[in-house]
Amino acid sequence: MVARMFRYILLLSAATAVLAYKNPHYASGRTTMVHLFEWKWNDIAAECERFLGPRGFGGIQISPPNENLVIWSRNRPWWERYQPISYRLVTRSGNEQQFRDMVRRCNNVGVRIYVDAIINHMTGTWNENVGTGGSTANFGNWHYPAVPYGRNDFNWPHCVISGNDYRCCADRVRNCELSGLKDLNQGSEYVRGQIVGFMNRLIDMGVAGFRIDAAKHMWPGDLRVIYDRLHNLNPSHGFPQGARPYIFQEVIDLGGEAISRNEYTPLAAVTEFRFGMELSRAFRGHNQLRWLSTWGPSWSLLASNDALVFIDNHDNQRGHGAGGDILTHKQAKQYKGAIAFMLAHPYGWAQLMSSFHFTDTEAGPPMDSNGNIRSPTINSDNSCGNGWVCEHRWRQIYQMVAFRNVAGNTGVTNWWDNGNNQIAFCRGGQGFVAFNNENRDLNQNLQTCLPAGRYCDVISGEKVNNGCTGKTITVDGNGRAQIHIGSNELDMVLAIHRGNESRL
Ligand code: QV4
Ligand code: CA
Repeated sequence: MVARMFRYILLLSAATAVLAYKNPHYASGRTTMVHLFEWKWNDIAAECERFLGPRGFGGIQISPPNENLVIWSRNRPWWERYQPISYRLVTRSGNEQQFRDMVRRCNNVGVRIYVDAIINHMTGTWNENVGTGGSTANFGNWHYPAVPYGRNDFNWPHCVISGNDYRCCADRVRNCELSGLKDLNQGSEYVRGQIVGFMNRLIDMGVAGFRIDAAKHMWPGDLRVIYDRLHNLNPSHGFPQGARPYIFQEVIDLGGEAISRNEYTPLAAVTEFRFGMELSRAFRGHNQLRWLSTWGPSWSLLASNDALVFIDNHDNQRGHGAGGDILTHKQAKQYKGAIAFMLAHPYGWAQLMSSFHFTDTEAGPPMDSNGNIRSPTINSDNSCGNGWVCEHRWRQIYQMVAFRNVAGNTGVTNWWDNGNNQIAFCRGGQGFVAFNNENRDLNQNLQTCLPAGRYCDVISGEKVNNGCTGKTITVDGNGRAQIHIGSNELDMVLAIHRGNESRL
């Protein structure tokens, strides 16, 4: 009896261990996070209060908050932030006090903060050696006094990862340098202590979790030790007692490599790069939308709860990392189509990208001549100015976040397609969406699964008082409605959901 009980408890704790780091701990009714790439902490706090909180966003991935090497010789590229010089919280995004203020204010309006944690490496070798907080380093000696780290804290013998290593040699991918970035040894107790100390300070300040940069380049066994030493989330920021941080590990696995994403899913969630690649292909017209009726693990995607999903990220939207031909804000109609599919479909934990404009793939965020980041301005139509794209403020995107929140845990029902690139489906009785990726109109009487009423299409317009600025869809007593998406319309999507209807 006691033995059986004990076995049961063991089983139970194994199950909770697997799920422990896979819950984003969103405030109730929220489902989606946005990567506010290179935003300043003060601007993020304001965005939480004026937009993300009220619009039902669940969280934000922020740029790395710890001190990085200043790289003027390349005109302050965005990627200097991926070269840590210390764990002090001073960057172009702001200082520690501004960071604390941001976390507090965002949590207060129900929006969680996820930190991009660069724990695989420190800087590369450069002539300049001063950080955003004034710390210095001696690269030739692997000496980072502001941590401090020295030679013994890195992997030896010194080596740099080559393209072929990804196919043959897991140990070289993990123990050699990624692009010449000095490779920390996470097997060292001292290094573990520094990393855990850094992450725990952030948890205590109220963050909800981490993106683990370059997770593929670290040993799963070392990462497990680090994760298990993390504090529980801080209950004074609204998290339940005993909640573990949400962890999504950056592992690019498009197949054919020595290291697989499956080595990391037993630990925590993983970035699913096949998701954006396949949807980009489909919405570019290289694969028929009708095949998406089986979207999910049967497309060789991870199990839904293991997957952090997105169309583009800050790397592949500019040709860094792996995986070409990703849709971005630059192909607006197809991009909004792919994003709408991501948000309408229940698979995965969704993440949006929010960018700054660029033509030069190395260029840093909008900045003045001293390298200070310029704040986004907010135009009267709610879009951003001053060099910021703010995809999350596009109506077709933020209203689909609301759709996803309303759809909740419902599954896909009533799939319809025309055998090609016109598709539609319901989310239980909560929402209905249709796509037309063809150069002829979609004009069909379809089952919407919604109660009779007049609904405002959240793609072409917005509900205002008792009217609608876009298409109004009339659902009859059988749940059917005439759905029209012209091939020349600005958008290829139509979406209606509960909570957005007026009486018939
Ligand atoms: C240069 C040479 C090297 C040489 C080195 C000597 O290219 O051959 O050995 O000098 O010091 C920048 C430069 C790069 C430079 C390097 C070191 O682009 O030319 O090396 O700095 O100073 C971002 C950028 C990188 C950038 C890096 C650090 O993408 O270009 O490198 O930041 O500033 C794989 C990984 C995956 C990774 C992806 C890009 O598996 O983990 O490549 N993605 C993450 C981040 C990404 C970031 C890093 C990892 C590194 O998402 O943004 O790289 O933290 O797929
Ligand atoms: Ca490594």
